[in-house]
Amino acid sequence: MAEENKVRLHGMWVSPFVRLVKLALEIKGIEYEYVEEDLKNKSLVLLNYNPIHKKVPVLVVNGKPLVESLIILEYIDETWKNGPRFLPEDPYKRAQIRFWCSFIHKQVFETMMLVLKSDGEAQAKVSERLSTLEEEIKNIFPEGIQVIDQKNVGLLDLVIVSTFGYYKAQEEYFGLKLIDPEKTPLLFSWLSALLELPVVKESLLPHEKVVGFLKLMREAALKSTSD
Ligand SMILES: N[C@@H](CCC(=O)N[C@@H](CS)C(=O)NCC(=O)O)C(=O)O
Repeated sequence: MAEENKVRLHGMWVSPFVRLVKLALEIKGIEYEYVEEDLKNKSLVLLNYNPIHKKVPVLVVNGKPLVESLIILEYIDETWKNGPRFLPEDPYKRAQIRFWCSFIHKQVFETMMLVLKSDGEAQAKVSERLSTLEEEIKNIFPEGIQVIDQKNVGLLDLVIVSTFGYYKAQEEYFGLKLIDPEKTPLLFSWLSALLELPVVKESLLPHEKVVGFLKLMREAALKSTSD
């Protein structure tokens, strides 16, 4: 492979945004090199590739950097047309999918991060937003959750599984119910089906490792609040 055709992903092992990009590359069968970044001591390469946000993931294709996971996913989908198409053809459906992916990243995940600081208000907000998502799932799957396999997986599936794939570790560590089979049964069965996909199963990190990471995150979050 010529140097300029190489695909490289700069990431961090437990990041849901990086996991999203990894899953997309693996499902499309794209060969790539992975570079683990130390986010406490960001490399000059990362700062150079993503000077605005200074975050991972960064995907470097033909020497050109792409940032922001949802933008990267659309780029992958438009560039490698093999395998499943992550976004539907219909412009209205595409717009809806983009809306819900952004809702999950901005409204749900970012609030989940506030729960790290033992913020009770944030916990209530997360539950409320998951209920909103649950209501929307009834529109997405009017006839119940469809059979999902690696050949028809879409952007929203990948965002759901990369954001909530470790919900059991989050529930255990924070002592709260996130994906509740009683309160959000559709989300629960959708996520459970996605967690059975071979590409997802193979990429799952050990539960204890994720719990250990959450512990460190919480300590750091609480320290930054008290400083
Ligand atoms: N909106 C961004 C979020 C990326 C993000 O928050 N990445 C985190 C890791 S999970 C990061 O790089 N944090 C470093 C920092 O905030 O300094 C995306 O979708 O790619």
